[in-house]
Amino acid sequence: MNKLNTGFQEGFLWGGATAANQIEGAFDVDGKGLSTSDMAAYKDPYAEGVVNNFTFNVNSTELKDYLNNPEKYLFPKRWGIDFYHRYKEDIALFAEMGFKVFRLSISWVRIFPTGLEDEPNEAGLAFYDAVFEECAKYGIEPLVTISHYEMPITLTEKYNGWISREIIPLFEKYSRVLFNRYKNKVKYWITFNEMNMNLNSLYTGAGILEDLVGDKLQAAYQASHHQFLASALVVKAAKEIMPDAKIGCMINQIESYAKTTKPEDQLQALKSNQLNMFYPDVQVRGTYPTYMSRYFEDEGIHIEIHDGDEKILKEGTVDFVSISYYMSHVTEARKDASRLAGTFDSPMKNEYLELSQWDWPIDPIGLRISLLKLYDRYELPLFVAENGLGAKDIVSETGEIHDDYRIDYIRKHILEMKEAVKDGVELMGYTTWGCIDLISCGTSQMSKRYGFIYVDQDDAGVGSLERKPKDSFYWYKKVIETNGEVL
Ligand code: BGP
Repeated sequence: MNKLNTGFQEGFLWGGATAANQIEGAFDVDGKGLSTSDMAAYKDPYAEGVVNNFTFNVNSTELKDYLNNPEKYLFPKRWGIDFYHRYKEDIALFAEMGFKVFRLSISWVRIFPTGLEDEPNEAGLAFYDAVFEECAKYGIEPLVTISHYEMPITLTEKYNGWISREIIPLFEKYSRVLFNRYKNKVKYWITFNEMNMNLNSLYTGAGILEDLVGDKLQAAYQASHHQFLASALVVKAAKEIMPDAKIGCMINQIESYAKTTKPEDQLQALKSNQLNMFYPDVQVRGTYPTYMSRYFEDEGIHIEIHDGDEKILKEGTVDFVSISYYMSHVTEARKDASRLAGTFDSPMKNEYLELSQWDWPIDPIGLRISLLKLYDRYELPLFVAENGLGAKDIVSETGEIHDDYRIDYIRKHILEMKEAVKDGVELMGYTTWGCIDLISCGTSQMSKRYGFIYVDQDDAGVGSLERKPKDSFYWYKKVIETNGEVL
């Protein structure tokens, strides 16, 4: 019998997560090219017709206007929180909390400004060298996402992003440069951020201008096939160059609950959850699951698979499975349910759950359900690479930020993670999303704050950028000090 886990193991990787395009700023500094995320203009997330308050789609007309008249638009991700110049101060604050790991992404366009160059941009490589050296000073392990919702805009203009196979060798070239450069500094890697989100946003997930493709679901799965191949090739390259490194895949894990006990609703919930599991299935098992053949057939989706693709997938399976976890959903049997993506198919209100200020259902037990399900399915180490509460924080007269609501949210999710560990799940680590306030991915807002550290900047980019620990900073420091015992 396996020994009983009583809590988080020694060496549990406590830390926080960020993404280059949401923190770095310096969008046109030191040879950096323009990335897709630089072209996500600020749109009122509650304006007419904006779905899921995700405003990160861009069409070809918008792109042309953004490129020709950038001064007409606000591009919050272009200024981020100026991590590019303040990384030493920020990493020192993470170290003060006791971080064991810091999740960040590398901006592809700092390394290959258009993605097409033969030689990498040395200034870009040097920046990340400096960041990793700063982490090493404090014994903080980097967890690097190779592509976190961004790619060179040139590859969108030339190939319309991941809909084209031509991107695969360009991504492998980029990744090999990273592995050769950072093999002695970075042990933990994730290939793509939340790969299942292609289903919700072709532009952010796959650099695709959706008005240039036909059926969006067809495009999402064809792009995912190319990303599966790229991920597998990169995992294989990593093993050649960094034999001891650990490479993971990642999805936005949203558990779908059946709206009623009607068997039809249960069946739909199972199918919605399969559409999420499809992504780690391919990257863990190295093959397409049989249930997707029926789904593709029913939905009229035809994936173009070349000879040799299956061998590539088989030879590039991952070492761990990582997830972002924010919420669960409710689904029911209805004619169009399967047509909708498995991740945001129907965020129906769950009468038993509270909502965040951005209407995200808060469901800590859903995290335990997700971890149990994933571990039962793969029996591979798991990593919670994102979890956090976006909220409108207020600075008191005396300059404090009493974010007890964030402490409550994170405490409840850590408690459920601990229960999952006691259930036998092998959990590598936990990086809360937005360990420092940053630009929102979906709404491009600064006011949707996640951090343990407040950053003085508003949605229009106005502010001193001063960093200020919130109450949750000191609380999380204690959690880490006691390895999750004192909550
Ligand atoms: C995930 C992204 C992160 C982060 C998070 C919170 O999907 O991987 O980049 O942004 O969502 O979302 P938002 O910033 O829209 O609140």
